[in-house]
Amino acid sequence: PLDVITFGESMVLFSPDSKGPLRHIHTFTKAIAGAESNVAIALSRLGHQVGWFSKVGDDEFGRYLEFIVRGEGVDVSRLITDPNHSTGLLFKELFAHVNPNVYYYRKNSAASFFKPEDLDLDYIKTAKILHVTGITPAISQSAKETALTAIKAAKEAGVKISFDPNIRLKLWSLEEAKETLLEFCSLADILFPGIDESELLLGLNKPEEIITAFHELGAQEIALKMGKEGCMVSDGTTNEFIPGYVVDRTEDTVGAGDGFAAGFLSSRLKGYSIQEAGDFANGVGAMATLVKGDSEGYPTFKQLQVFMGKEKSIDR
Ligand code: KDG
Repeated sequence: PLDVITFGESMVLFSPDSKGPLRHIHTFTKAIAGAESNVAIALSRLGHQVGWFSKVGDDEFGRYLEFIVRGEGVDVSRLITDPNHSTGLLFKELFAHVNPNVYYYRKNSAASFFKPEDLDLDYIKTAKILHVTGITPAISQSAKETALTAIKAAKEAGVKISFDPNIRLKLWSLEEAKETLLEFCSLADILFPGIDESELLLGLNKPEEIITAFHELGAQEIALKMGKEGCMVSDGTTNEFIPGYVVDRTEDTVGAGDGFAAGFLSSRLKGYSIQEAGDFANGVGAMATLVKGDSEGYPTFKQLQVFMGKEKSIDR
């Protein structure tokens, strides 16, 4: 049986090999991106049995996504190939003075044609946790309905719902995002909001107030991501701030939030307290930023413990 099942669009990522406007870039490094496959890869590295699926084109990029995610030890048996649409792509643009720009080439991608009939509900019902992100409802109405169908079936079967709002204002307006993401938040058992997106969604900026508001919507456990500061975890009875790990050389922050979610879910699956889970989540998030790429920096459990100072490493 699988610990966690997740689904959502992954894309082939082209990262420029140097900084500057893309028109002047000559070479790119190919990798993969996608919030849900990031979580799946991070959980697999931490030692869990995980399933991920998406809808890809009948093309080399779709085969590449399947190859990479399977290579990470994730079950990809439910991945769907759509002969009529292409796999989505993503380009990054790097600058020295600001955060990277992201350009999506995912309109009418295979995954945006996700529909409820694509789901193998019996498969989803076997998991302990179903992890969903707010990117899926943002890519199309039918993908949103697919996510709602999966959540409903999972809930009925006693599968816990984990949700990361992952607001992406390049994909929809704030008004649309707010309405839908708050609906999804109300269906979640475990919630991973970011502090900035919480301000957009709720109009609140104090961690305690944000946590109270999300509990009122229905979440049992909340891990509020506060970037390099750390996080605040709550199970409705206790609230605790868990400080983050200081890293001196951040390479790439994209994917840190997904690593954070994986660190938290992994710890809870192992029976650790929410405070310990917040600490491990901070650890995975910090380690993700040390390596270029979304998922390349996710640690094994052993590497995580060494990073967190819980274990000594033997280097040679
Ligand atoms: O969380 C990281 C993701 O944002 C990145 O991998 C790309 O899935 C992605 C998206 O839709 O933005």
